[in-house]
Amino acid sequence: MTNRRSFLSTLMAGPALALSTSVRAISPRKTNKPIIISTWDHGVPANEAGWAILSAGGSALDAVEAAARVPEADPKSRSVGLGGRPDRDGFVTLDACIMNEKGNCGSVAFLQNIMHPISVARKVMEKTPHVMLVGEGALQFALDQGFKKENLLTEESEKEWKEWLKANPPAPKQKINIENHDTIGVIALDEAGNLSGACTTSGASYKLHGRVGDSPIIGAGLFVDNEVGAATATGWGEAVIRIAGTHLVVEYMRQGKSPETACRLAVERLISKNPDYRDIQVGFLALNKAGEYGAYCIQPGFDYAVYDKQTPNKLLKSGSRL
Ligand code: SD4
Repeated sequence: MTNRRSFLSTLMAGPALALSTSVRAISPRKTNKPIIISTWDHGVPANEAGWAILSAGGSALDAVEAAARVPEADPKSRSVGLGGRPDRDGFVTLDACIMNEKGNCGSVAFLQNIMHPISVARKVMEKTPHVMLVGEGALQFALDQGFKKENLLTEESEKEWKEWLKANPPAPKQKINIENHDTIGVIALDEAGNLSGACTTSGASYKLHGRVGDSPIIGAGLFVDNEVGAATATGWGEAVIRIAGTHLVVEYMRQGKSPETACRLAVERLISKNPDYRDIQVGFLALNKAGEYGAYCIQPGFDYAVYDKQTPNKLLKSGSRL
């Protein structure tokens, strides 16, 4: 006969048994680590720098910072750091953020004359109680931290901007995939199983002076949740901010979606909120805790670089909606 005690112990054993069965049923997937992934083709040299750190057992945080610094210092990368296209008034203004496995983050926006905003963002994370510094304050902080002030407007960028001024009314352009790309977003999973991310850009070309995009905004241009995964965004930042794009991608992954499906669902959400979606480009790139990755964008043309043990630095095409 079932007495109260045995009934209660059956009740308690039930879920415990069910749990242990389900834990056994899901055989742990082998984690693909270390891995580093980055947006666009400048992701290839960026990944090289990150992989050198990851493959030596270094942290994802160090890897993403080192990767982001590569296009920042490359005058041929025309949308990041040195040589970045200026705003409508001819000023190169930079946005960047970084986030680690503890959910710590640092960000700078509307920063001028500093070649490595990503490293300034890391200092904001590590040396201040704040997340975000902008403009003059960010510059002053960078100088206090020992960064050097330099002119980032290269001759080539200046010439192009002057030509643009002649040919265009002074209004910012939205067609990012055609002439305005490309931000670098980098995410990595290290040997210890920790995720971090970095995102850095000179923003939309010929933007209004003072404009800040999605790239320095945690949850828009970049988001990392070490339990689930990480995501970064590129493209027309205003549309990304409106849906808190990378936070959304990570939340879809938390619900069990693959990185590519999570990115596609975020693109679909964005499209549902932006009737002008045919005129803009946005791409999301994501990596989960198991080291699986994926990307999705509105218009064809978004590619991303992957470096892991199976794929030594390949450029892959993202799926697209149109
Ligand atoms: C911005 N998202 O400032 C950036 C620009 C970009 O590829 O990603 N271009 O809106």
